Amino acid sequence: EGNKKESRGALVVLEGLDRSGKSSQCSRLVSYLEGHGISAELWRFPDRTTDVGQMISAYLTNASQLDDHTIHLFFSANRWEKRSLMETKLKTGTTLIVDRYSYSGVAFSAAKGLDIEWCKAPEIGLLAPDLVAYLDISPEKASERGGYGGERYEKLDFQKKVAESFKDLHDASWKVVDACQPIEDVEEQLQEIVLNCVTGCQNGKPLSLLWS
Ligand code: Z5A
Ligand code: MG
Repeated sequence: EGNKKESRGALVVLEGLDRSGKSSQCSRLVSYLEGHGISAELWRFPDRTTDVGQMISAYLTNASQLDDHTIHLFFSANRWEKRSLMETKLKTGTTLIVDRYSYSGVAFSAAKGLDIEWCKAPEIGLLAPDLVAYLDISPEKASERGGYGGERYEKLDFQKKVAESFKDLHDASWKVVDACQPIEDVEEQLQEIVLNCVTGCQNGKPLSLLWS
């Protein structure tokens, strides 16, 4: 608009164990941002709407069996097929609130025993989030939330391994939020963190790439 350089949107990722509240908080965040006149969209991975996403969905619901490396690469491919649209959206000023990303990709496969560097490799070159908000909850507490559904990874023993993998991936830039608080308290903390991030991106923070 005019001669003012268009400001870009922020790439915001929510991560955490199953039942930590990611999906609930992602949709609340999008409403909040829109209410503040900020263009925002809700994205999620896996994106089960694509051809690759349908293969992932079949695997997760135990309708198909796949080698651990193969499914890992499908999850990664599912992010790569959305990469250029992601970049366009961000560059044209839309903030993306993303429900799981490469960190879930690495954490779940590493929890099966795959080498962590091997797991990271196909993610290199994807857009790096401007913010990773980690919804922190113990596997035991998470499992008490309405119980798990029937999907492949929804078992307490496996979730404990995933929690360990997330600890290995965690770095100082992540914002850790206590996910055991009432939903509105988690929401309030996320709003402040995300709004700060959006402002930073509007002010010219450059986009960067994984894995950094
Ligand atoms: N996966 C992978 O292996 N590799 C990859 O690259 C990617 C994913 C991207 C499907 O993911 C699986 O794919 C997942 C990881 C793997 N494996 N598992 N298991 P998904 O995102 O489709 O999973 P989901 O089933 O949609 O979401 P979720 O993670 O299980 O839940 P959530 O989104 O974190 O939580 P929620 O749905 O918002 O809330 C869960 C319940 O808790 C619900 O009843 C809420 O009302 C309640 N809740 C939420 N917040 C609170 C608070 N604060 N207090 C009390 N109760 C709460
Ligand atoms: Mg969810």
